[in-house]
Amino acid sequence: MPIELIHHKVLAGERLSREDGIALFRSHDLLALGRMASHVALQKNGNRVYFVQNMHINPTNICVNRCKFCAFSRSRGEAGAYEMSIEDILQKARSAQPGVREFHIVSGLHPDLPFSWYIDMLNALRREFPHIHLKAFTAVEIDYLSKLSGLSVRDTLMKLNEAGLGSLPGGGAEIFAPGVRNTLCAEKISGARWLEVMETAHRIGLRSNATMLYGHIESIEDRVDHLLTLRELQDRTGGFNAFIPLSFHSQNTEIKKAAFTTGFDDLKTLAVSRLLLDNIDHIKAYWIMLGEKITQVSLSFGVDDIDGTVVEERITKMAGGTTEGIMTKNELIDLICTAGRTPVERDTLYGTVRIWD
Ligand code: V47
Repeated sequence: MPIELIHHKVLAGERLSREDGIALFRSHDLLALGRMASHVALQKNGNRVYFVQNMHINPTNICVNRCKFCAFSRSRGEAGAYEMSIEDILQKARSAQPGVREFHIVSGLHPDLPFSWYIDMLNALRREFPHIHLKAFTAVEIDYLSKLSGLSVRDTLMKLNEAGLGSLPGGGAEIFAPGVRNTLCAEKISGARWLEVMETAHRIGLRSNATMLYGHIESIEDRVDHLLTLRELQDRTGGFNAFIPLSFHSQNTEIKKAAFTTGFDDLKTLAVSRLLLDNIDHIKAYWIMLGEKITQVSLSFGVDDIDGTVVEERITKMAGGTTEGIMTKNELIDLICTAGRTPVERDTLYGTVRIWD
């Protein structure tokens, strides 16, 4: 399918097909992709670009799974393994700048902690920080917690929600294609199970994000199928707030790659995501992985969200990430303004906190 014909479909607001998605990924006309994706982003979000004041907390890197793409996880007793107590987590949360509205909490699948520990952690955070949204546990963790609790996924989510869980981050999706997933992370739940957990969360009113890990051993077809599978679930639940493509960082992992993903591929992936995911409102550029410069340019490639202040993220750092790991609110605003866009500080669920006209 020639790009010009796809451009007509985009302008007419028509849904793009699998073949269109493959043609877009195969195209080298990056600026055409940017123009199309910008058209869609403008229609959905106007000139606005969102950010949130947030803090990432990773309570432990001890994990019963050993995914080959992950440089963060450790086995118990291995050098570099760590676990935080609930008091450590509170201590860390207390260091958050005033204005932080979201704690993004994800961990390894710890072999020993009981389900009650997770409930206690949420309760403790909610008690001390009632105004801060707890976006916690990937679908992979939720599946694991339901095994720990002996409850269904639905009841596990309900209990976590009662204890303060506000929404789910989008991690753990990786790539749904079974063959590739099996090579990357054989012990991890299947793509179908990841989707099932998300569907259950959406059905009880919890919103979530979605991700895709790209730039490892997947094909273009795998990427397109991943995006279309998310689109199909979103048609049924409407529960995804944002989609975040995650560029693979290979350092200290078992997947050997000579280099990071290219800026060209990063921008193309963001643009094609914007074009295929016509039913997800927000496309997020995660600056921790992309770097500040590509993140800013991505605002002309369909992106309307740049995540947030983040503060001390470990997963990317361990895999060779080169960004500092923290951007101040003013730096985020500056990045958006100097691209000619309007910064909007948001809460986790995209409620507007302040517009910086
Ligand atoms: O689940 C792990 C991925 C995820 C590597 O929902 C890696 O708002 C690249 O999900 N190279 C964690 N990626 C990050 C994540 C996220 C980030 C920002 C915002 C949100 C959100 C979610 O990172 C993991 C895994 O899929 N990951 N190792 C690696 N070497």
